[in-house]
Amino acid sequence: MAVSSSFLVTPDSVRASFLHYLRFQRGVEFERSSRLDHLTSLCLAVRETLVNRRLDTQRAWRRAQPKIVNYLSMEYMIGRLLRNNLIATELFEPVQEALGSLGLSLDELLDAEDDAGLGNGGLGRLAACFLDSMATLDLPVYGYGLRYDYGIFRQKIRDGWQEEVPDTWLKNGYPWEIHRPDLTVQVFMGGHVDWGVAANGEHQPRWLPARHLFGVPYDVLIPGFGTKTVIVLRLWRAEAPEEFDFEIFSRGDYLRAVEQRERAAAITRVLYPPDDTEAGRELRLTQEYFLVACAVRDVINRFERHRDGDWSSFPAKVAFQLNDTHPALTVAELMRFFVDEAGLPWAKAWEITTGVCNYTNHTLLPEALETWPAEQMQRLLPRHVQVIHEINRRFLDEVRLRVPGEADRIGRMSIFQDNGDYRFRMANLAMAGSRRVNGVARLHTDLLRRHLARDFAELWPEKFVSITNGITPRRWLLACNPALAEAITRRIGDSWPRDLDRLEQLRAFAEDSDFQDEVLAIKHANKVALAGTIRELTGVDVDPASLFDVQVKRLHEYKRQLLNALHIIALYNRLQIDPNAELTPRTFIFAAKAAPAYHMAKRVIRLINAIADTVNRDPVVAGRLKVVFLPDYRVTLAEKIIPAADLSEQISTAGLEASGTGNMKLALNGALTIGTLDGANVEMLEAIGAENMFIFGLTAEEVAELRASGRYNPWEYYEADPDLRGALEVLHRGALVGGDPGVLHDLWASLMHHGDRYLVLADFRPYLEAQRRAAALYRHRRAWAAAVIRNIAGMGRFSSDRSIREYASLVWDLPAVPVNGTR
Ligand code: B0W
Repeated sequence: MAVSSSFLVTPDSVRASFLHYLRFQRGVEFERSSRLDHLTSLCLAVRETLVNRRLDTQRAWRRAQPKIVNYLSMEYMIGRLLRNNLIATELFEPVQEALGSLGLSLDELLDAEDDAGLGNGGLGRLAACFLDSMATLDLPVYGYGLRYDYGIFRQKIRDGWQEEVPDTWLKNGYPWEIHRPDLTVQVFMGGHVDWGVAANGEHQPRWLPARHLFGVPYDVLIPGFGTKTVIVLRLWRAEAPEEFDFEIFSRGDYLRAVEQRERAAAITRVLYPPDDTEAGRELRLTQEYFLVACAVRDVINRFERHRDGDWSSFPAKVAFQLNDTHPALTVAELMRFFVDEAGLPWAKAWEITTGVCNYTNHTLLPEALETWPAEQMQRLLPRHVQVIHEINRRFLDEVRLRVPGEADRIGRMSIFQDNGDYRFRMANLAMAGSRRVNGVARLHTDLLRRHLARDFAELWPEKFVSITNGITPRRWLLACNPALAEAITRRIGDSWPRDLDRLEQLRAFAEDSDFQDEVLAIKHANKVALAGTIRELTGVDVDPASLFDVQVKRLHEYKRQLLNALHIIALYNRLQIDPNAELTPRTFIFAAKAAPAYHMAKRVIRLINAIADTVNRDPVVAGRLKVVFLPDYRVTLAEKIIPAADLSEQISTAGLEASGTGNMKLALNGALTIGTLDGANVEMLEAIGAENMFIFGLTAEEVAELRASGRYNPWEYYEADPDLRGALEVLHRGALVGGDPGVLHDLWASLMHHGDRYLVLADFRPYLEAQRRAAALYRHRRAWAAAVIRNIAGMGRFSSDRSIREYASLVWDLPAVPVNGTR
């Protein structure tokens, strides 16, 4: 029975609902309530519409019985949700009015929400953009992830160094989640495998796990934009089973009972940074399996509710998308389930598994490719180890049949790496077990086909597809840059947030001086706002008329924040020598977290802060150079920086950045890109035009050749280029850090003594030339504005809606399910 089918949300009804939660959820009187009371009550009031729409969505899915895609990711960087949810539910104005009538400010509440930072960087933010697009396109999808008690660490800067502080995002409760203990699943780990005897007399393996625990789901509702579809992001939390505690407890061993609970809960305690110690890796593998086991069990439970036991229809009704190899154990878990629990023959189980799994590769960096030591796998998942051995044996037999006598190829394609230290290669497991494998930009997919996946792509070319990443224009333009969004809507109508290709129509306004003036004025206003944030966060005053040169992203050597830093030192040196040199005034803006164990990355942060201290205090460069490092880069800070950027730094060593997505966000908000021909920059260049970007440096091919030749010698560049030498000398002498060369010595050594792995020196001069072009164009306000407009006009292709449509057709074969609802 459907509850009230017509339901109008008005300022009065919002107000009533808000006051209801304030009283009965928070237990306070309005007169004595706090901002947290207000925020929580407001989120719960808005959540009502999400719940209503979710129930309508479920009804539509029950009727259509569609195939359902299950997106598995260890990371979701969803940031704040209130503003997005208000826009998607069209409640912005009623809520504003309701709060106004109570004397409350919506802006203040919007700003009080904590980020849900359940991710590290681009991979996690991509998953969040994809959820937004999947809901917007009415696709029947579940997102699966982990509910970490602590998300990505909060970054503080102390004496120029990064300091990590735990992220207590759940401390005040999380109003967006719905606890679903009714959907709890069991997860087993450890122990050993016994050989029993089946009914037919055959030997049958029986896993006797040593540990059993619970996965308890918490659902976050994700609304589509301009549609009634609401999808679920289901986040799992690990818990110890009650009866265990109780048994130990009743024996009087209270401490051990508590320990058990703690040990289970530890599994979802904290999000891992991308690199870490061996000790940490143990828990990481447990996390990965925990996600896989919970998600697979949940999917199977759902399937069984509708069609018990008819496993041959599974591929018609189910697909999995593995976000990198982190959930690659899905392949083994499905096989274990089908063979051991459902009793299917191996070949049938394999046919189904390889019909439902798909894998997205996000990186080719060797240090980011997951391999797990055999003994660690054996300890945690003894039965899965057997299953993977059997997968590998049969898989390699098939390869041998197709290409006989190629021992090397067999060695490369094996799921096991055996060079003294025996390891499981998760990428090979994922590639062997998937129907489709995709890279995240065209160049990246080409390199994937030619290197990591070469043997696989030669034998199964149809398996490999390229799907270039995208970003959601709802969060990354409509919500974060409302003035620009409005100016665009006035020119081309309001359909672009759901149909970003429409931006192409802006090209006709590139030379329109009214539009140019408006775009420049909006950018200026955004820069004034960011200048306020910068003052708050760092105490530094910056000039909104200066060129805002922005590099915001994770700190990694391949992303080359160091190249940017050397350019700043070179400019600074030039002004020391010639204080009257012509220079376009610039503000360099950095924000980046370094993995806590990443020694070199942390030193780059130290360097940038040292440069900032020196430059910002020097009267010689005042009014021309400023440098700021904004602490705690996260979605919410990105939403403030990106609309205010003039120049977008996308300067990775070519071939190493799989796609990048910050590049897209910045261009969509009217920043011009200075970048290498790497990742999605290549496709942005095609869409935007070379005249409207500043492309420089070695190509991926040239990088590969130079590295392979063994002839790259950073000293040659050092000798040949006085600007470069001058910049490097500053590092060498420790001039910026109180004359202590020790602090920055490792940076110098990485370039000059350890081969400059990321070719910073090789690209230095071309980078400076590109920077000169950027600075020159910035002085021609009209020409700059025209280029800005052409950048925005070219960004239609980079909507995550386009990416998701490609997944739906090339990978999932997934039709939309429209939802009719009145709410
Ligand atoms: C993220 C986390 C981990 C880990 O925790 O071990 C390992 C690797 C990654 C990762 N992130 N690998 N690639 C990425 C980034 O993914 C985005 C989205 O596709 C790309 O835009 C970036 O180019 C890529 O570096």
